[in-house]
Amino acid sequence: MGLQQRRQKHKSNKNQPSGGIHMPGSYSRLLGVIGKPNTGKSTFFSAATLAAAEIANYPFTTIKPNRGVGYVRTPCVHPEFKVQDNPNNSLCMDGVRLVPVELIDVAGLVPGAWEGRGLGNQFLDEIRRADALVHIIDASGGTDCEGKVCKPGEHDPLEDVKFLEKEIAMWMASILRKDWQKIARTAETDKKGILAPLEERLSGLGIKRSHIFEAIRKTGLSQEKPTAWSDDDFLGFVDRLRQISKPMLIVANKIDLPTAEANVKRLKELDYIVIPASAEAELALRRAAEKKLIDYRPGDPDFKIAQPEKLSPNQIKALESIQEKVLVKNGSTGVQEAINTAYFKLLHMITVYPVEDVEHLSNHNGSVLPDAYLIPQGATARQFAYIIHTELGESFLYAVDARHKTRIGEEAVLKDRDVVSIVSTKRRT
Ligand SMILES: Nc1nc2c(ncn2[C@@H]2O[C@H](COP(=O)(O)OP(=O)(O)OP(=O)(O)O)[C@@H](O)[C@H]2O)c(=O)[nH]1
Ligand SMILES: [Mg+2]
Repeated sequence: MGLQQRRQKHKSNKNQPSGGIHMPGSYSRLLGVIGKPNTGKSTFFSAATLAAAEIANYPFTTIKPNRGVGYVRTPCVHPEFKVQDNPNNSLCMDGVRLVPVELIDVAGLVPGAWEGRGLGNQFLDEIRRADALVHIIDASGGTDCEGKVCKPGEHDPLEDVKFLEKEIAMWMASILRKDWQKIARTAETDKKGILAPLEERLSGLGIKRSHIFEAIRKTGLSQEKPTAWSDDDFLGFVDRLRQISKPMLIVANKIDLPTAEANVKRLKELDYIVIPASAEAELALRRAAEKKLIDYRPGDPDFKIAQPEKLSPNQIKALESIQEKVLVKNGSTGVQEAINTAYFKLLHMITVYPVEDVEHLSNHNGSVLPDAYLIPQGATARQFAYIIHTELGESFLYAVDARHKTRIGEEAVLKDRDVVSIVSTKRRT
């Protein structure tokens, strides 16, 4: 199928949330899909979003970034409550709730990108807004430093980890270095500390004051005497800031190729969450599921052929190969696991279901368990009300935990898979 046809097709894809699903506003988090060229970033993105993105076996296939909606997968609460649900802001597939999240797939980075090599800084700029990163690595070692195809096993993918860390840190450092002397001196003379000026300088990169505070604390550097920081101190601080503000996991992609296995083991020895994956396998399964040829939900450990008569012998062979080389060995294709891990483990988010009527678990239209929100772990009932709507936060009276039918106060910290009703002076949830 040509790209044009694919685009047409995906426009009419009913599962795409653009047509009706409302992305929860202020707390939505953006996931950046990054790495050197040709590692499978766009394949991962397409599999996750089923949006058309150009995929090819050469570097710099992607020039303009692709933005799209994927999903985190969580067991829906409806079976526990023994009700049928009517999802609105999310999907529910046989007890699996799929909550929309936003992904961005950018062009490949090559060594020296921070200085403008390859497609350069422009693409680093595109990940500014990302809250977490998935680093797609060709674990088969079949792509060289510049993203050109090489003999599988020839390139050591461990080098890619260091290179990417350095590119991001150097890019951040180059932005900060321009004003560093001035910031450091002023912070000392007017004794207001370094947090506020750094926050101002870095807010465009999605870096918050709490990130800066944490990075200084972890490096043990002096907030009061930043002019005394050596160049190494400065770079150490920036690297900490990178780790804290852009938490990252590694997707060890192309595990369907035999040379990947040994590299995956070595990657797992690094200080990172490493998810072995085959983006290509996930893309094939999702496309087959979309056409109802197989029964498969994103992240499932297996699939069932639904319409064997519509599959050619070659297609059946390809599906069997996915089963044997990826699903049986790895438990899943890894794509859904990577997205879930990014939101639940890197960004520490939980899923909460707001309802209006705690007896029927419905909203004012009678829809049962219509919405699932991804919110930060530690959020209180009142903060959750604010996330839904500012007015609801302002007029908050109390909340009701629908599972235990108990009243909870504004300071109560919500838990994953809570179902809550917010009662306010104006309206319920
Ligand atoms: N064997 C195998 N090949 C894969 C997998 N994922 C992607 N590929 C192939 O790797 C090549 C590059 O894929 P893309 O998705 O275009 O890679 P990219 O990282 O977006 O590349 P740029 O946009 O050029 O940076 C294509 O030939 C894909 O078919 C996988 O899981 N297994
Ligand atoms: Mg690409």
